[in-house]
Order: sequence, then structure tokens, then C-alpha cells
Amino acid sequence: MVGRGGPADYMRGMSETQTGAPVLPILIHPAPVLRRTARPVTAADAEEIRRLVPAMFATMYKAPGIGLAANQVGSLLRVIVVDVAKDEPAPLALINPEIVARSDETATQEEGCLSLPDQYAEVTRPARVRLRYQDPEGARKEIEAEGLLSACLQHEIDHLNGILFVDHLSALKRNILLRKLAKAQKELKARA
Ligand code: K1U
Ligand code: ZN
Repeated sequence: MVGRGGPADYMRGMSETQTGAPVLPILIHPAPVLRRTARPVTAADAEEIRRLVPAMFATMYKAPGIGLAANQVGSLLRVIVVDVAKDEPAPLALINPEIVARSDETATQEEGCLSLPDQYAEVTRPARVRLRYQDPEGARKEIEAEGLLSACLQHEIDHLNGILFVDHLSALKRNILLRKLAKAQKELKARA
């Protein structure tokens, strides 16, 4: 059950001027907020959610990426957006997402992260997950996912708990990848 519709349906490929939603700066490792645990969204956050969700979609589509967690744009609310579709947009905004069931079977998928630019590695996770969440209007929903959507949802929920995909790798692989990232970021800054 993958929900369609909502405020981001029209956003893929559109500029900030066209959508009215700002593209936010994406925080790069080792930004401390990427290691913080996000807090549950409550009714008191409704106004902030109305602003944040369209901005997260605009930011994800512009990157481009297939997912984004609120920590990555500096917000500590439990909000993620995903769209793994190749052709027609299939945007999904999940508020307070919770994994309520995981398959014993695992699957290995190459993952990247907008907060660790140009770094990729194979990550093994449960192949299928069932999630409970609220949509941006506060309606309770459930979704079952497999394949890339399953990996992406698990990756984004990890972000809300301060976990990065490199934490699923061996210490050796993680250190190699993080050193490569630090070197690339240093070179970028030197050129700026
Ligand atoms: O959370 C993030 O940093 C977004 C990340 C999500 C993700 C990718 C792969 C597996 C699991 C989770 C990305 O979107 S990285 C960029 C990316 O994968 C991509 C970009 C353009 C086209 C297709 C994919
Ligand atoms: Zn990520």
C-alpha cells in the first residue's frame, strides 16, 4: 500500500519559484544534528509540519535523492519523505514512522546518503518491513515495503535515531569511507 497524492505530487522537476517551497541546505557528516534522536511530532507542531514537508520534498527532488529525514535539514522532528519511483512521482511523507514488523529474511542493497555525498556501500537489512505512521494531515496509516522502498524507509528511520548507513558496515569499511568523505570535503572547501 503506497500512498499517492498530497502536496508534493507536482514537485519533481519544478524549481523553488514554481513550487513556493524552499530548497533547504543539506547537512553533511559530521554535523552533530545527524547524530541526534528526533522527537515525536505532536498536534502543536502542525504549523511547522505544513512548512517543513513541502520544503523537504523540494530539497529531496533537487538533490536529487529518493529519501530525506528531517535531521538532514536541521529539524529534530520525526518526519521523513521518500519517493523511489522511476517514472511518475510517488511521494510519501511519513510523520512519526515506526517499524512494527521486520522479515527474518535479509536483503542487500547499495546505499548512498545525501549527508555523505558520493559515498556508497552495500548494506544488509531486513528484506521487508511494516510501518505505522501518520500522514501530514494526521491520519493514521500503515505501509508494507520491500526492495528499494524498504531499504530507503529503514535508512530514513535510522536518520531519525541518529544512525547513518555507515554504522551498518564493519569498522574498517566505515573508516575508509569516512576518511574518503573528509578528504573530499576538505578539497571542496579549499577550492571554494
Ligand atoms: O537519506 C538520504 O540521505 C537519501 C538517500 C536515500 C537512500 C538511497 C539509497 C538506499 C537507501 C536510501 C539518497 O537518496 S542517496 C541518492 C540516491 O540514492 C539517488 C539519487 C538519484 C537517483 C537515484 C538514487
Ligand atoms: Zn541518508
